[in-house]
Amino acid sequence: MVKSVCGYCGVGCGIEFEEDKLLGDLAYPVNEGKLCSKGISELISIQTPSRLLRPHQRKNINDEYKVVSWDETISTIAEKIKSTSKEKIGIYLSGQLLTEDYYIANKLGKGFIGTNNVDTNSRTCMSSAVSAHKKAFGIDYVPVRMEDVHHADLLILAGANTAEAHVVFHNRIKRAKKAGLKIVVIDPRFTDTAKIADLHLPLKPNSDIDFFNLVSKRIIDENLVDEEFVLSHVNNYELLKNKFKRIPTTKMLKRTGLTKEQFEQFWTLYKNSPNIISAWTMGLNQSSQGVDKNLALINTHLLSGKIFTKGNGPFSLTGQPNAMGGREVGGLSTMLAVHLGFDKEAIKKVSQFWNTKNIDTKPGLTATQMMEAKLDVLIICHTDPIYHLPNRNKMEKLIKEIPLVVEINAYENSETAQFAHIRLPAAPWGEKEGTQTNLDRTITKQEKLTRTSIDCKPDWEIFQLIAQQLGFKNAFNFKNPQEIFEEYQEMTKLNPHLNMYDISYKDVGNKPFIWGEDIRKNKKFFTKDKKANLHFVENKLLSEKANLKYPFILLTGRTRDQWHSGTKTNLPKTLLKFKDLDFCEIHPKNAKALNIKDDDVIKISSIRGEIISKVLISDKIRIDTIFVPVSNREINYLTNDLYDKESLQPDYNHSAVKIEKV
Ligand SMILES: Nc1nc2c(c(=O)[nH]1)N[C@H]1C(S)=C(S)[C@@H](COP(=O)(O)OP(=O)(O)OC[C@H]3O[C@@H](n4cnc5c(=O)[nH]c(N)nc54)[C@H](O)[C@@H]3O)O[C@H]1N2
Ligand SMILES: Nc1nc2c(c(=O)[nH]1)N[C@H]1C(S)=C(S)[C@@H](COP(=O)(O)OP(=O)(O)OC[C@H]3O[C@@H](n4cnc5c(=O)[nH]c(N)nc54)[C@H](O)[C@@H]3O)O[C@H]1N2
Ligand code: SF4
Ligand SMILES: [Mo]
Repeated sequence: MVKSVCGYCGVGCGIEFEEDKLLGDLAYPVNEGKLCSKGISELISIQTPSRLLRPHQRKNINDEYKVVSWDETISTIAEKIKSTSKEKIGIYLSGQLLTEDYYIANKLGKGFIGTNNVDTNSRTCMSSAVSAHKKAFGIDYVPVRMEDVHHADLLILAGANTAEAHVVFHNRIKRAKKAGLKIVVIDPRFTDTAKIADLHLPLKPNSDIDFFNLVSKRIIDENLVDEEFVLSHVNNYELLKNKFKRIPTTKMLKRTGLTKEQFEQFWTLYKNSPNIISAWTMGLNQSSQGVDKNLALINTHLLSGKIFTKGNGPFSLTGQPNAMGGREVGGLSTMLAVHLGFDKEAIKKVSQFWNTKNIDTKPGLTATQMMEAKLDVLIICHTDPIYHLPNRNKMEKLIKEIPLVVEINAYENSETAQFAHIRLPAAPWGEKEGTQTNLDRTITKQEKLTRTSIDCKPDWEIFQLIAQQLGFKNAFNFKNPQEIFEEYQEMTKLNPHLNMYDISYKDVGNKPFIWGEDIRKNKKFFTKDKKANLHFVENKLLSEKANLKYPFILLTGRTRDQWHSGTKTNLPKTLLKFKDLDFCEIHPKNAKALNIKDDDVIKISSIRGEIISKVLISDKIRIDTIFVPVSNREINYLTNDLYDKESLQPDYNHSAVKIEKV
């Protein structure tokens, strides 16, 4: 029997592999033996015919790919990098990479090629939370653990559909509910998660800042501020209090679309709950004011002092299995490495550690900026930007202008593959090993369960081959993931709150390690004066608005059995069973007005593009709002490439669209 960990979502469930079967690990505290449909079937996805098994190359994207050798592709890539100025090179990574893969790619890009244009799809996912954590706490830190739900009286889920996106955590929430936990779901859609809620608040898309500001105001007005905590641990209280004196509460409530009764019902629950967790995911992060939405929510916890104690705190739920690990390594272009930025001191420390003089002093391009930056080389690994970036028609045009696009993928049917010149076959989950950090800072190990397909390589090894070909043999001479992990552990000593240096690579598979528990115990913030910051934020109504021509707002989100573009989950139904994907939820009143019925085929269009879908009439969706699952691969032809100005995360959830019967 081999113990490993699921490679899909941020819950990070423990798995046991025995005689070709996967079972939930009963002894593993995160999931206590449970797995969802994706985790259970992960072995099937290794064996599908759509695996990419050989390196491919072509001169022009209109040509057919030809099978070539690793030597040939790696030297083509290295030659091109050598002849390109560093600011024209981009490396586009993924929150699904293992920590060791991330470490090598980051070291190569930022440390040796000398470009900080190393970013990740986490930009589209967690970057608003990262920015808000840093502004509020001085550090990118999640101060809550999943087990805290057993100590909370109230769990607020804002823009988070745990029933489909964090399935096994959702089971735990259900258990906590049986023992008395109250649940409020704040979501324009009556999601599967809302089914277990004591109160569902179907607020209007993008009015969360108004909502959480109203909560903060009531905390202040009704003297529920934890004065002692605020005095010793929090900045800007007086400023916020003064600002809140003048906010237009009636207008704000109106913007949320909630009635006074709904808000009061919420408030009664809220003020009578000693311990409160507010969890959120894409409904808050993916917004033109994603950072501000996060800050508005965090304010409520800083004011009430409901943080750093059992069953309390603001809880950003990471989506991908190792988005958190990627943030720790430094996989965002706005960070250098190990939670260090680009100040002189940090660059000096990292240069010394890596023994390099090549580090550039300014932050690099974000993933959401790379396509527009007229790059000459773009290396994409473990993610599918043409599928996932907003305003796809524009992105397709832009990627066609990049002279060398390299795609490293374990499957051959990504959308980006149509635009790449070189494709390199990676070894997927099950064929490789390494570590990952789940959504509550638990570091665990994926184990190799079957042999690696002959011509496939783990992602770290592919980046190491490029590094060696570029002449950086001394710095990239790792024999296995353990050696990489150990160098990374040494590096975390540059920023000791990342206390992974205490653990051993060999042990972490059996004994998962939770970093940063001291931070929580000692109520430590990492700003200059060691106090958390309140921020006054307002809803600036920056998102695209519905209008006469495009009268609906499009929401997008997950379905339980599918993983994004579906290379691993949208398999022939003979291999896997799953819910139908081709649907667009429409409110009965809107359907009636448009004269459309269930299963009718419709064209959904925005000013940027169009898609075809089947109708699913549902009163679970707000009127004038529609929902299409993200695993409809075409979804981003519709979405808006408007970004949060600080995090540069896309505003995926608020695009104006129209519907026509075809
Ligand atoms: N409209 C809309 N768009 C969105 C979102 C949304 O909510 N709405 N969400 C955004 C968010 S939060 C995210 S995280 C992104 C996700 O978007 P993507 O990251 O593009 O989606 P995935 O399908 O997970 O892509 C993972 C890729 O890695 C490949 N792969 C699998 N295993 C391996 C391996 O071991 N090595 C390598 N090299 N490749 C491998 C898979 O075949 C697949 O092509 O989408 C973003 N886009
Ligand atoms: N099955 C499955 N699970 C996954 C994934 C997957 O592809 N499949 N992907 C993983 C990843 S990478 C991520 S990031 C997570 C995402 O996890 P979630 O964010 O929980 O998943 P989504 O379905 O995107 O849910 C976002 C919710 O926000 C709501 N929403 C939209 N706009 C607003 C708004 O303005 N305010 C509020 N309050 N709510 C709003 C939507 O209606 C939707 O229900 O899931 C992870 N888990
Ligand atoms: S909940 Fe997430 S980590 Fe657990 S089995 Fe399902 S996909 Fe895997
Ligand atoms: Mo994500």
